[in-house]
Amino acid sequence: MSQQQQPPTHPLHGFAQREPDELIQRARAYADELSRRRTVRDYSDRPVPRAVIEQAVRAAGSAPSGANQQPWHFVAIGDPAIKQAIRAAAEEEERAFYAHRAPEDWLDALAPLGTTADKPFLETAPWLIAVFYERHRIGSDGQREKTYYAIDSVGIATGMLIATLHHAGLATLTHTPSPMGFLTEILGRPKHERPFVLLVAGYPADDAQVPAITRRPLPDILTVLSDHSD
Ligand code: IYR
Repeated sequence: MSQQQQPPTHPLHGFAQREPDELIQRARAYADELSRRRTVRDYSDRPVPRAVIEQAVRAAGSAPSGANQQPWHFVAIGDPAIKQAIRAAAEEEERAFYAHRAPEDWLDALAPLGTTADKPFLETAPWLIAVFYERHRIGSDGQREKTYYAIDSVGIATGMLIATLHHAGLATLTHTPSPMGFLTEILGRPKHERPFVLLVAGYPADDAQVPAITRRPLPDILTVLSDHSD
């Protein structure tokens, strides 16, 4: 039987009650800002303070998660030697991917992005953030404990990380070399943590180019079922 007692609570602090017009205006402004985000592959080597990364990870760590288990760990890498090792390992996997691992239809789907096995940004950008999720936990008694919705949770946290870095004024790239096991080794993470994504963050290069892509229009991605039309 689960416990019958109510868990401890405290009042919801700091929630601003806003009028509907203000809700709309704020939502529009934030959507406009997030819509200006582009995935960037050409980076400047201009340094970025570590405090920016720390605050962005703090934002990510506030994400909702299954049973509030917060099944994530972030490794921020600014060390050139580690970035070099990551680039070498990632490019080795990518060469296999582009040469023979990827099926033809996958390569066709990637063609508009113009990606190749060369990943210079892994060394040029000032920060790489390796995001890990915990498939399970090792409890204080050394026993394995289950985590719930770990991948979903870390995905939400990563979205908030990207949004915060963008809001701060940095460009990002969600890089997913496959397989990513080398990150566990290079970064010395425990085996029960799995790499989720390698996020690249920095200023874009002055001459950065991005693919000419479009976003699906709202009516394509939204269905509203409402009893009123305002
Ligand atoms: N990991 C490879 C291939 C790649 C796959 C997807 I799905 C992308 O959206 C982009 C790239 C690479 O980084 O080149």
